[in-house]
Amino acid sequence: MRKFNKKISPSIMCGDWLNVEKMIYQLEAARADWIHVDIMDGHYVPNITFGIDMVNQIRKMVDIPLDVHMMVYHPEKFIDRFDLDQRDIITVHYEEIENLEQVIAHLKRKKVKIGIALKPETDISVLTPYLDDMYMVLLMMNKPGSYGRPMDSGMIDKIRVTKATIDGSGKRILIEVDGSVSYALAGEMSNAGADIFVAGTSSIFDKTMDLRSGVQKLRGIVNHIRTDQNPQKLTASIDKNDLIKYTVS
Ligand code: S6P
Ligand code: MG
Repeated sequence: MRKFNKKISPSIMCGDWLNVEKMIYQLEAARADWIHVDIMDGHYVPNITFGIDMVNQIRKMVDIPLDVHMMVYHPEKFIDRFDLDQRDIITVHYEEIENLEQVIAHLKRKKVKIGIALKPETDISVLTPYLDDMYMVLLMMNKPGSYGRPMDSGMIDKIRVTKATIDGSGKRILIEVDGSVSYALAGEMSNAGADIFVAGTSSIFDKTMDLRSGVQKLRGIVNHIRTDQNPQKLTASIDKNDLIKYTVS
């Protein structure tokens, strides 16, 4: 028996926007670990995606943790309007936030898990003052704002440096990779130290298979288990921390 420790977080902006409800239930049936929701304001990045009410509706539908990636200016304006709780993660970008300490304090009061995202060009060392409060670092593998872009050069090394920095600090902070997490690159990202894999058009939403098979395939790759060959042997159980654990026999 082997444990599946690494998590898959499908990015719903890469799916069928006209059938979001159906997609969410499909992802639940596919045993997605988290659901990644990209919030874009048309200013911080040129695109506009989902709003707060959409996130709150999804929260009512399923028990899966919501992995909310804020690509907006002044994220603090929106935090209190989310009906989220301690199982959920709100990730804000380091860049362009005027007072990150205040935003972190606000997220703590909200009692959600705290993520900080970095663009590809931002050095990991900027996180040092915030490590005590962080649950997760989100590393963008390419420019934020869209999907289907290639990975920027140097990103695998950045994951390695991030992993070494976190391990050296003695903290337990998860590393999420977002952008270009393809079946071809995910194993290398996993080996470099990534824990959470945002699944987009490069993998489960590439329309080559159904979402359940895509999630299983990606999960197998990042855990180095070929579950795509034995999907019927995948079983789920709830551990003492109320987290879903997957095992293959
Ligand atoms: C875009 C956003 C992402 C994308 C995802 C796309 O900046 O933060 O979450 O949805 O990265 O993935 P892919 O596989 O299409 O590159
Ligand atoms: Mg994202």
